[in-house]
This record gives sequence, C-alpha cells and structure tokens, in this order.
Amino acid sequence: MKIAVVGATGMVGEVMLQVLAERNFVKANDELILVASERSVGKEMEFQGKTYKVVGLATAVEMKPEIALFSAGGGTSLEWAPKFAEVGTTVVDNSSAWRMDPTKKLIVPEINADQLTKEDKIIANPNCSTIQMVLALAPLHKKYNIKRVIVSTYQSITGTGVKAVKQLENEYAGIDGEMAYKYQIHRNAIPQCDVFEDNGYTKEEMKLVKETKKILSDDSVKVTATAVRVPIVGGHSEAVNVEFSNDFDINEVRSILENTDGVVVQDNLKEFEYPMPLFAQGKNEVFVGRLRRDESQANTLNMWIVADNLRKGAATNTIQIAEYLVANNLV
Ligand code: A2P
Ligand code: 11C
Repeated sequence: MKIAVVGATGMVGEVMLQVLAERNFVKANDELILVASERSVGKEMEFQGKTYKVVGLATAVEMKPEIALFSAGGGTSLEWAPKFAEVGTTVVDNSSAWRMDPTKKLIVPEINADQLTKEDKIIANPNCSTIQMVLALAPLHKKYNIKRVIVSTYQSITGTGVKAVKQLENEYAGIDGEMAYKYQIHRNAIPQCDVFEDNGYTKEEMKLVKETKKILSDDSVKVTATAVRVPIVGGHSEAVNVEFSNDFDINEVRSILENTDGVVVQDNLKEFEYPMPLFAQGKNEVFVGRLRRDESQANTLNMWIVADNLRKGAATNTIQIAEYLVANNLV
C-alpha cells in the first residue's frame, strides 16, 4: 500500500508521523509519501529510521497512493483532494474544506465509522474542539437524548499553529516578533478563535454547533458555544453543560463514559483528580471529569473535557479513520 501524508512538514503533519509510527500503520512493504508545498520539495525527513525526500502534490497524485492523509489547509484540500480521489486515492482530510458538504462523511470512528463505504473517496475529519466534545456526548445522547449543549472552550495555541507557539515563546522572552493574534496571548485569554461570522459568533464556535449535529446525525441537538484562546500548549479544555430530555443517574453517567472507547474518566475529587492539558498532552484519549448535576435546572449535567488537540483532535482521529478503512477493506 502507498500512504501519502500531505502537509508532512506542518505541526499536525509532524504529529501524524509520530502517531503513524506508534501505531505501526505503515507496514514493511508499504510506501510512505511525504508531501508538502513547493518550498519543501527535496527536503529530507526521517521516519522510523528511514530518510524520505518531500515531494510536491502533482508528483504524489502521479504515484496513486491508496490513502492520503491531508493536513495542509482548506485551500490545498479543496484543490487537491478531488485530484487524488480521481486516481482512486481515499483522502482523509483534516481541514474544514469538506466537513459540511452533504456528500461527504464527517467521522469520529468510535461514533460513526460504520457509515463509511468504498465509495467515500474524500472523508472529513472534524474540528479538534468538536471531536473531544462529541466523543463524550454521543453515548449520553443515546441513553438520555440531548436537548441542548452550552460549551465554553479554553483552547491551546497549538490549534493556531507554529506562528502562535512562536508568539508565546517571544512573549515569555520579551522579544518583539511576528504576531499570530491581534493581542498578546501571554497572561491573557482571547475570546476569539478564528474569524467572526455575520451572526457575531466565531467560525470555531459555529463549527461546534454544526459539526456536532452532523456527527450525532441529529439536527434537533441545540448547541451554543464560546471559544476562547488561552496561553496553553497541551490541549483544549471545555466546560460543557448538557440538558437531556430524560433524567440521569450520575453514577450511571460515569459508568457509561468509563465504558466508552477513547474516553478516560478522571474524576476523583478527594485526590484532586480531574482532566488537565498538562496530563493530556501527547495522549490519544479524551479525558472527562468534574461530572456533576447542574443544580439550577432539571436533567442537566456539567462536565469538563480535555484532549490533546493535535492528537485525538487531529492526527490520531485521522489515522483511526485510515485504520478503519484498511481493517474493513474499504480502500
Ligand atoms: P510547507 O512546510 O512546505 O509550507 P502548518 O499548519 O503547521 O503551517 O503546516 C501546513 C502544512 O501544509 C505544511 O506541511 C505545509 O508545507 C503544507 N502546505 C501549505 N500550503 C501548501 C500547498 N499550497 N501545497 C502543499 N502543501 C502545503
Ligand atoms: C483551533 N480548532 O484550535 C482550531 C484548529 O478547523 O481544523 C483547527 C481548525 C480546523 O484554532
């Protein structure tokens, strides 16, 4: 099998290569194709002790890989994913380009990988803040039926990319440098992730609303979001308030989450145990804690959800989709 990683030199691309190696996805007889922009063509990169030369997109299409994992921005996906699909490649795309296209599937493998067929040649990977939230919501929706979700996020600067990490480092060091954000992020919380839309919400907030409905296959689930950037590198955190149609038992909620693939419950107040980006960084799981009943309203739960946005929020979920495709002979 030929496997292409498009955007291999980027921040998510780098984590993709780590996760591919950890999960031994690229077998001895497989061929790995590392793809980036023309700027990087010819650059040498290491993977599992072998040196690879980065190639451009046109060359990669000519090589007709079976699978292409894309994380090179929405513009690249819009232009190039169809070209790969045309030569028979199955594209798993981490950008926002195809997510809300009704002809494309939006997949979190633990929830809806069973929707995938051989005909799906461009498959969308959801936004990081959506993935970690829906992984916890999906089993609870099945059991208690969600009416409404209120989510407030505390998002890592790694979601913005290398430029933001550099900005924070410069601010720590007191160096004037290029700014990823309009404002200083050190000692700050910026209530703006991505650009504003006409309704006064940011694009990130509207991704939480729209993608959640699509992944849960239920337009009746109401979601409202406030997304905030904080000077953190280890992962995104979310305070999530969920109103159900049916009442729940908090111990049953805990047990449902404990038995959900990909979820780890960290919720022991006596030991001060709860999810934090400090512990989530570098892990593939979604961590859930601070489980408690909202005492101000019937049938309503509060929880705190943390995950490494570059792993389960991006690289790991993309690779899990690819693993599912291979395991089920869909490529
Ligand atoms: P390059 O390193 O050559 O610019 P990040 O989001 O961390 O900036 O990474 C973006 C990734 O997408 C990088 O690997 C980058 O390659 C790649 N990329 C950006 N624009 C293009 C493009 N037009 N064609 C192919 N790859 C691109
Ligand atoms: C952030 N969620 O943290 C973004 C990054 O749609 O895949 C990923 C954007 C996307 O800013």
